[in-house]
Amino acid sequence: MEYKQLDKITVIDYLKNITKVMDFFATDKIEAEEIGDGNLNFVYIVKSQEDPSKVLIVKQAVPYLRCVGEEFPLSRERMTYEIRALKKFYSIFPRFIPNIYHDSEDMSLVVMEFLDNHLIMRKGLMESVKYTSFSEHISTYMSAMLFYTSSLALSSSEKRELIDKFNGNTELCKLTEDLVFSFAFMEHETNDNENVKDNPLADKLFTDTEFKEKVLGLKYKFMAQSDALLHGDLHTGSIMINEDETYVIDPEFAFVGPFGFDIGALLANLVNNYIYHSIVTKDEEFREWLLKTIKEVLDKFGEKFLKFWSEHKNSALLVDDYLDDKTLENYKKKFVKNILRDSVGFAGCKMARRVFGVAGVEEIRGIKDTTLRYEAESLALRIARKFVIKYENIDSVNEIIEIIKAESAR
Ligand code: ADP
Ligand code: SR1
Ligand code: MG
Repeated sequence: MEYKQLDKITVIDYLKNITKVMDFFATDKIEAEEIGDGNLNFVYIVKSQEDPSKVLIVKQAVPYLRCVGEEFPLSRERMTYEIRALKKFYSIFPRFIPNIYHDSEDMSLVVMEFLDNHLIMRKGLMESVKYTSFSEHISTYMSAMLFYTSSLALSSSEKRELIDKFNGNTELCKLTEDLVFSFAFMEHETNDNENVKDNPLADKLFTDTEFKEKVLGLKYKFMAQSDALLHGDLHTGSIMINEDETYVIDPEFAFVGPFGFDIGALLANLVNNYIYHSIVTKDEEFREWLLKTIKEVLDKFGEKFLKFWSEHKNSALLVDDYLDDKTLENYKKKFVKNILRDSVGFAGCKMARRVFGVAGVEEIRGIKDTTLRYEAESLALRIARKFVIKYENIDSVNEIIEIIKAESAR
């Protein structure tokens, strides 16, 4: 089928020809509404007029960047990679991924389960909602997805096939290379230049050669290291959650990249939320819960990743009986420590890019009071800097927590 950008009327006509969707709605009349709040795509909620419990989501990529407009072309093929990633992740751990009813690479469109009792996690966290199952869920999600798509689980040919399947997501990888690792740390037209103007924080960041050199090293890892299939944009706006369930949505930035990148994105976003509660709500109890959660997520990630590894024998990397047990155990522990270290480095880049870069986060850029916002930006940049400068020497999760606490206490 030839690509056509849909709207809330034509999306219904399109769905009428999709058997699985029509089986879902049966003979009900259906209506659609556009609810997208992301930077890139259009998202429709499609409802039965007779039975409000029957709802599906349609997401379509358009050939430009939604948050800027048609003058910023961006190929809609990103949806091809979102569809492939949703299917791959679903095949590994279905409970964390919305069920797909229909997908079309030609139409750059996916029809999926509506997560009706779930909230975008960022919104919940800003309201101080404690999601007590989150660390358990997300550590399982990250360890399983990273382990089972890596050379620690796959054979050499399977791994190369996986790389091939996602290698064409070039435009979104380039977007990350530019926005996360470059433009936000220099004078650039895409930045939030109203805020950059006469701002001592921006002057300091843009001339911080020690920081920027380390960022270059992390950018190189992002471009060159093909460890595992990543979500690619695992911030708290890509997580839909309630007390009992956690879903990861929106993997359009998926590609085979460094282990630490998704973990770093999540860490950065949890720390940004901590900053919001330090500066704006001053909710001491919630800040403590966030630190506890960060520690649990990172500790459990390491434990579960090692558990998956202990259950899995032959792979591209390890052939049975190649090493004695003790040497192998030490090797695995060092391996996981290196993932943790890279996560901290990537988290620093991800935090710092949200200060002056094109896409801010609500916790920081959304602060209305300019004095408080400046304080939040300053704290974000201090923590980000420590993360980036120190990441190669981090030995434990406690050291990460100490950096966050120490900078917040200054
Ligand atoms: P974008 O790629 O443009 O960032 P997202 O995939 O993040 O789009 O979706 C935008 C918004 O649509 C989400 O923030 C969420 O509110 C809503 N949404 C997306 N998928 C679902 C779903 N399966 N169930 C319920 N709401 C969803
Ligand atoms: C212009 S796109 C900006 C950002 O939105 C996405 O969610 C990614 O984080 C990307 O960098
Ligand atoms: Mg998105």
